[in-house]
Amino acid sequence: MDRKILLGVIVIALMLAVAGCGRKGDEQSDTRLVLGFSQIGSESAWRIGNTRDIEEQAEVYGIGLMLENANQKQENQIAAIRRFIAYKVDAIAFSPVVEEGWDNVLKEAKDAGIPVILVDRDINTEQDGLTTCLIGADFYKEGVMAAEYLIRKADSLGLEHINIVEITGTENSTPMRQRQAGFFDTIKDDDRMSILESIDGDFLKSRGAECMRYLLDRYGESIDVVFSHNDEMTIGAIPEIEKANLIPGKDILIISIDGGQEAIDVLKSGKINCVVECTPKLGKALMETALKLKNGESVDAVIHPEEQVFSDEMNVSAIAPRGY
Ligand code: GZL
Repeated sequence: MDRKILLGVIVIALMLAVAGCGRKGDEQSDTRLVLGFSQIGSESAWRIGNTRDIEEQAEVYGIGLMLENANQKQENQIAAIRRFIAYKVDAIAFSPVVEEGWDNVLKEAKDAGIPVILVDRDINTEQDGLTTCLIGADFYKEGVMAAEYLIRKADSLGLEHINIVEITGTENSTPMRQRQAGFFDTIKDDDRMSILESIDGDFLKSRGAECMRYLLDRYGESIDVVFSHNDEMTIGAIPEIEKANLIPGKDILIISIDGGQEAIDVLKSGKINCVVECTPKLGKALMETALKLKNGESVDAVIHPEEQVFSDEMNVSAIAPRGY
């Protein structure tokens, strides 16, 4: 066994021993399912909320959770999955930072007889049977809901031509690909709509600001709408709009996705016009799915949470606390 993996396994074993869920052999491990989870990172309030929810639900369901943070790097996720395999966990779950490049490590998990659950994001593979279930948002629908809001807003304002700039999430990630597809497919037949440029903000606040600075330098006051794939980038972009002496939410319409508390507070202030919800609360479904797999029960191939739209079309003061 690779020295790094062996060291990782020892560290994990010590962590779990302290947490009271050793491996097969002692009576407690026979009951406590051990779940290895590779989390992308801590890039956004959404991600932090997702991690917190998974940890809380593991407690609720009495599941031994080995959670590793990959700091946005695919190679770290692959190494973590290999450690989980070496440790012989009962199930592996992960949120793939990008869609491609997982076949080899997931084949190793399959050969080891360990089921793999996709959380939040999907993979792109030609191979069958590498994963058992996808628990996560319908990102295409989120893009559609964002575009449908814009069409309603354009109708209500009587806008005849709308120049849109898009700040996308991490290139080649499921939310980036599908949010863009849903949005573009919905506006493509509306002659009022033009996409000036799409630029990768990597779901990061700092990149959102950089992208907005570039777009304002290039297009200035001709920008009518910003479609941002997550709140983090949106919140980074807003001060740049204000520095350009433009009013966010009025001179430039702002459409965002995630629905965390900070963005909802900015929506309430009028500087964001629409926030499409993308709930990070996937922990309950993950734990229930892991337990079903351990008990040999069938599981749904895809589990999509219900999601809604918050916008200036409603009484935003009534929006309940978001919890992330
Ligand atoms: C969406 C999730 C995205 C969020 C971002 O489910 O993958 O990643 O929209 C997060 O905030 O970084």
